[in-house]
Amino acid sequence: MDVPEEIVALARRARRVTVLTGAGMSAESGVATFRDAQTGLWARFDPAQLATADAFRRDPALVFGWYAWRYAQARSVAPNAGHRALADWARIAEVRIVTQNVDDLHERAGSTVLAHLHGSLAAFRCFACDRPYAGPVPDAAGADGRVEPPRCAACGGPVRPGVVWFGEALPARAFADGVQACRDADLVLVVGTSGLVYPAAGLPEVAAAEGVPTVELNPEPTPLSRKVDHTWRTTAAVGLPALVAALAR
Ligand code: BJW
Ligand code: ZN
Repeated sequence: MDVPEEIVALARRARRVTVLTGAGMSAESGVATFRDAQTGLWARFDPAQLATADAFRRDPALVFGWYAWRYAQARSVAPNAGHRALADWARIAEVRIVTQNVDDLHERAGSTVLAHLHGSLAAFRCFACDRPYAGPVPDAAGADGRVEPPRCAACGGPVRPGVVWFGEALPARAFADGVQACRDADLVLVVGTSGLVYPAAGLPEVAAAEGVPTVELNPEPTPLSRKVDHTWRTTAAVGLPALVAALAR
């Protein structure tokens, strides 16, 4: 696979690389992206209608069932060659990963993630009192996929996934770290995000405003494509290993 010359040159020069990742990063591991059709039981639901606190209030078992299914799926899949390439790159440069993904595939590939902007599927907590929940997560969905959320040991409230739903604030520390990592990088790579969801989608512009070169890796055009310096129409598991291999040549 030929890596565009100007992208290799930028990557070679960069001591500090910030990689902003979205759902496309995990697609080749077998995790459906957020805006792609969901599979099986969940095909008839719109993810944007499930990923809200209102949806959880209205129908906790429906929303919890969706997350219990995704939690089980995330544990059953493995990091792909793109995740592994980022972990390899960190041996020769400072690579800071700022992800919108709620899975732990970067970590399982051996990377340290600087910021999980949208939280984590595995960090369950109480919807009422916010205390972390460390008990078992039922995955025995009924035929309709619904799962009653477990109850908080402290207050009896329903347990929710530790992700950031629409209308909720991003974890302040993670977002601040993400902004800083875009400002003081030598290169920002934007991998596998549709660039539709703010404030994460504003981070490439934070980098550009500081004069930091930006590169998008995505098989499809996005609203970010015209805001970055270079776009490369490739996938995460193809492009990233090729790029990291090209650095060694
Ligand atoms: C490949 C590939 C391969 C395929 N290789 N690539 C400004 C304007 C309008 C609205 C807003 C605004 N600012 C804020 C808002 C509201 C809202 C928002 O952005 N709405 C827009 C949809 C318009 N934002 C929020 O509500 C945020 N909160 C907020 O603003 O709070 C304000 C506040 C402050 C103080 C107090 C209180 C409130 C929160 C946003 C949280 C988003 N959460 C979700 C769900 C997480 C849990 C879960 O997973 O269920 O995060 S939404 C969903 O979208 C998920 C993702 O992280 C996020 C981004 O999606 P992503 O990663 O880009 O995936 P896709 O599927 O969209 O795209 C995949 C891409 O991969 C595509 O481009 C493919 O081509 C590509 N691809 N295969 C590489 N193999
Ligand atoms: Zn509680």
